[in-house]
Amino acid sequence: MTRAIGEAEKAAFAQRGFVVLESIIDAADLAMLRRECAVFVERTDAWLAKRGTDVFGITHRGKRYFISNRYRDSEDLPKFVFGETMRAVTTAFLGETVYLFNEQWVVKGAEQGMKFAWHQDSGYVQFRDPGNRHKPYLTCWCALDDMSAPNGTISVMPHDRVGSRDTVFPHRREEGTNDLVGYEGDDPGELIEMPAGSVAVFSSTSLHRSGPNTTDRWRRVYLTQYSAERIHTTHGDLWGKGVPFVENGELVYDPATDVAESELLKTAGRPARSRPSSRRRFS
Ligand SMILES: O=C(O)CCC(=O)C(=O)O
Repeated sequence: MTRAIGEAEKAAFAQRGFVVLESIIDAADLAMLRRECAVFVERTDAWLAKRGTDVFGITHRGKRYFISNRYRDSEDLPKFVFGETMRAVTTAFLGETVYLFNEQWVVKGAEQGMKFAWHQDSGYVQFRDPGNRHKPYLTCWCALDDMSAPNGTISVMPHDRVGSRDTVFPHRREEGTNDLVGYEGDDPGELIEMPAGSVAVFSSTSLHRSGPNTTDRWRRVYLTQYSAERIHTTHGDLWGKGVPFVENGELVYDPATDVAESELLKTAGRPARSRPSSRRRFS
């Protein structure tokens, strides 16, 4: 059973914009996430090889992977993304209504795992859609390995040190890495060291960065992001997933209706039984 999030943890988040929930992911989920991670990294390598490139956006083969929005391709991932642990975590910090906004793997290769520059997650939204206004959303940075400075853990900047709570800073694109950079000062922030199975929870306005992985092992993270309301672009289109997860404190996630737009288009107009048989079950 998932442990409850305590008042001290909620207060720390409210004041600083982040908190660490140590060892909150159980052993079965941790093993599942590690298994799935290997599958998606392998698929990404194959996809990059097919395209004849080592770099795609901020993904650099063997060094750093950002693999987004694949949970629907997995039998097991939705059970975690919309499961009890994430319900406890997200409702503690967002309130009684929660949507999935985004999910992704962030994996750094052994010895050559690249750093990732200081940024706010909302800075990426505003860089791509200038003028976008949204309530800060929540990132759950789930550690699949013990996290330390040598393997490139994150550092997070407390809100009160830079005034980031309600402010999204301008970001610039960094040559070579394609990272967006939202802070160029010399405050090192707070280094997050924690065991595998822990979750660092932070606001989308919290500045954070990660260091290079200098160890001989991969550094693996599964990162899920949730919002208290659907987020839209300045043109009114849905931004991110917007999948209902919790409403008035009740679990409302329905795998039967959680179908990608592209899948809907493929199946539109066909008899129901011709829908792909690979549609994932959620129990
Ligand atoms: O895991 C990391 O190295 C950092 C990931 C991150 O900051 C992000 O995806 O926004």
